[in-house]
Amino acid sequence: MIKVLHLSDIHLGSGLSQGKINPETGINTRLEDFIKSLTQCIDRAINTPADLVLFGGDAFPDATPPPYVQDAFASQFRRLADANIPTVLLVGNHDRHSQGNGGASLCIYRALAVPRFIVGDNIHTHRITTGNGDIQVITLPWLNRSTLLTRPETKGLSLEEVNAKLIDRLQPIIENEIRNLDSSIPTILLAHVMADKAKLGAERLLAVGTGFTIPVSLLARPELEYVALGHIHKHQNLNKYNNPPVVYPGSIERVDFSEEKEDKGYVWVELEKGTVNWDFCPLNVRNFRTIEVDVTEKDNPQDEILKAISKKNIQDAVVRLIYKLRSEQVELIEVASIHDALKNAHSYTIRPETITQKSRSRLPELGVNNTLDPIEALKTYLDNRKDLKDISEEMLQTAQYLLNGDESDLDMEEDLDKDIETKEQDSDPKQLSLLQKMES
Ligand SMILES: [Mn+2]
Repeated sequence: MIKVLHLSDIHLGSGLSQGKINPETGINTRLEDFIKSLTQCIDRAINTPADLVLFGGDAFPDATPPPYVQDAFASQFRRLADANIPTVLLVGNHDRHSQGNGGASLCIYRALAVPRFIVGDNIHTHRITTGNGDIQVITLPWLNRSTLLTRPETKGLSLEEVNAKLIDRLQPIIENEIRNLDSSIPTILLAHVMADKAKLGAERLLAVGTGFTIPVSLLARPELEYVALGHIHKHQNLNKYNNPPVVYPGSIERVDFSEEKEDKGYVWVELEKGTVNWDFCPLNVRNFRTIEVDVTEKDNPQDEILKAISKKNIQDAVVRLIYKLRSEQVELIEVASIHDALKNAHSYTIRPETITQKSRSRLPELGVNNTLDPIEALKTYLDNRKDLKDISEEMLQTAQYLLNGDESDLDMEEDLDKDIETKEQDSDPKQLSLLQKMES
């Protein structure tokens, strides 16, 4: 059996605002957390050992990480090179540079010719010799529409039509790779994609089926022993029949609060031609805790907030406290003792939300006789959808883009792509499905 360690979405250098400087090392504690998780993965690969390591993409929050973050990543992967373990580094959306003709942060490993390292920045089948036999790895990096389609081809098309065209273009390319496989040895497809049927971490935007996605049927081919995915931070297998397994290992650390309730880890795979076993291996990562309390109807809001805090185990966790209060209650809150109650957390943020009498009214003024401009209407709608709160600002921005849209949808979308590249979190699928929503 060939033993494979499959990990993805390292996002080293993310979430630094949730950490603090470690006085002993001078390094942000959240960066240390991410390095610790990565170290556990590499330790496993070396100690067991693995015959092959597959990284599913998104090494850093963007393509130009600061040198000390690059160095931390390189120091860990260097250990695989030292141990002579073949390693494939796939290029994710966060690894691609948005300017010029791209290039990716990971290409440095090819330029330096790191022994036994392969950088997957195009669609290609790599034949790799391991201690337990040969294996084929088809790399499918993150594709944006400009990789496969020209601008005139997409002019005037809706996002759904562009998506369909992209899949039409991709299908024969994958078909061709599969046709040329050596059928006597096992094969893994390593892809950084948004697959349909996948659940996003927060599960509040399940409309991914209509987004910019790749059908699972295109990936789950019987010629493959295993499909190793990257991109979505929540661990999941998209093919319960396991013929082949189509697996997101998820991110190795919590990148933001949307991952609060998810287990984090990597996947250990053992396979030979026609047979595969795989296991999700959880990593010991830092807890996140959201404490949300509504004190608008309470006589003693301060006590209620402290009570809510005491109910949660916040020791060493990244904590966010969100409390709703009426404007006339503000003077009843003693902030210093709230800080004191949170002092055992690793870090915390406090977000008071003041509710005014007016916005507490049950329904906003969206009656038939009212004429609101679209942005005002959307604002009113969003004010009443607290489940969309995290993304309401993005939705408003997106709406503004759409309303201002002069040339074509695509121009606007590219602006958004750029925007996304610079963000810490993996918010692009969200953004794309938002675009769809706004369009329909
Ligand atoms: Mn990604």
